[in-house]
Amino acid sequence: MKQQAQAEMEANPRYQWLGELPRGKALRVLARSRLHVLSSQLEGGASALCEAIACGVPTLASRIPGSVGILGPDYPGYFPVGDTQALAGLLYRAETDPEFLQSLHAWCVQLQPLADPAREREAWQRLLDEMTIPQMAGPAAAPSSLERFTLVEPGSAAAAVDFGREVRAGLTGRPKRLPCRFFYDREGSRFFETICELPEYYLTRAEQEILAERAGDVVSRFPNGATLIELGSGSAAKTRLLIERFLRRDGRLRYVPVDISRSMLEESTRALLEEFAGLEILAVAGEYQQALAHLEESFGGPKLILWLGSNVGNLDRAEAAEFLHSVRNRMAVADRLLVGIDLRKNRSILEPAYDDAQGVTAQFNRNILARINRELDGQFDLRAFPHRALYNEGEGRIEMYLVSAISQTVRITALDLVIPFEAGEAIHTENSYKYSLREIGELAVAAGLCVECQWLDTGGRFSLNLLAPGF
Ligand code: AVI
Repeated sequence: MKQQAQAEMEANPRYQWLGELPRGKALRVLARSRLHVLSSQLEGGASALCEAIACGVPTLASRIPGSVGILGPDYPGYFPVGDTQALAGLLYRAETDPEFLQSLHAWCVQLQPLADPAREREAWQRLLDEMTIPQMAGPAAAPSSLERFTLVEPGSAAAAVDFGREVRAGLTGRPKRLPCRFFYDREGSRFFETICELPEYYLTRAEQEILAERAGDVVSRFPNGATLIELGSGSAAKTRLLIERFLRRDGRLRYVPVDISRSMLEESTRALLEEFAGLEILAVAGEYQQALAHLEESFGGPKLILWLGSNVGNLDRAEAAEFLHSVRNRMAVADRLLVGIDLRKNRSILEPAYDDAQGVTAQFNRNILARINRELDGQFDLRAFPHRALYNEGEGRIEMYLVSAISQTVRITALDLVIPFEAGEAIHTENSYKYSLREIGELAVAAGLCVECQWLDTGGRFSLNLLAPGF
């Protein structure tokens, strides 16, 4: 290979063979480069790819699973493994088409948080923490917390790209908007936990009241060996009521919590495993769509699928019906879906619940801008974007906004974007739909489900609905 390289160098003035270089020197060459090629035929190039991403140098990569796992399936700089002609074509394009090179560059810059040393240190710390979960007290043969715990995280690299892409689309569109699923990084999830305890945010307490009353009733509908699956599990505080009931009766339970926030998932599951020796957890760090695959998994008994906290309200009505329909399509006859849904009510109760006196919801809302600052090198001045929450009675939904207090421009460096704002211009960040009992029935029918039981809290503010597949 060395001889071939030297021959090429003599014949081709644009080709330079540097031979084997020490790591530091190789990195300096890489950092000065305009483009990097990873022509691996098998796995093994991930570290080179990550170094290139860390240096902000775009890559042309052979389409091997290892690279697709990092760059995502839609990255525009792939060529088929071993296809020299296709690689030559891409090299030529990168040299002659500045827009193409820029698109590769922008894509790789968005991935930089993945190669951030601080994040890597954090990931190591998490792994070490997981491995040092204290052993359960009890008989020597009992499996440890660690043995009872599995975590899967489908598509985390794709999620990093997704954030940048959605921020670009949302802030360059009109009206400006940002999807509320991006509220829930580590900070956002903590703000949300605090919201759940606020005096004005009645939803959590109302649902807790119903569950405390009805957990036994729900569990009695399932035979021994059921699996509990929870969409958007968060701190899993309310779920404990059901877990305790199942364990008291059966001694063992499999629990599959799904949450977008990996840190919240790890925290809550660790606490549960330490507390309950009979619990086995398969945790899924991802979005609802990624959870669907696990609904299809056969765990050898019926499933109780939880979707609590009125999370359904953050989808618009048609999306909610569509998502529930896709859940229903994965349910067997004996499976059930337990959905917590907030009810329509007077704005004098609703608006304070989303604009509390302590300003926690305002911080929660603004955290999405703080997240852009942290992850995409944005320059939002959070003080210049007050929080607003309004009840739109016709639509039956709370609408949350961040409103630009002044005329200003905001730079987002990693996206190479400057966003202009007029004074008073709003970014729409969240809808939280409320339902009447009739609308709940209609939602169930649209999703191919039927309401088997429905319970309300004593204040009649919140509903818990046990849904069965309508065959
Ligand atoms: C998570 N979700 C159901 C909450 C809600 O009530 O819509 C999110 C939230 N937004 C502001 N406060 C709470």
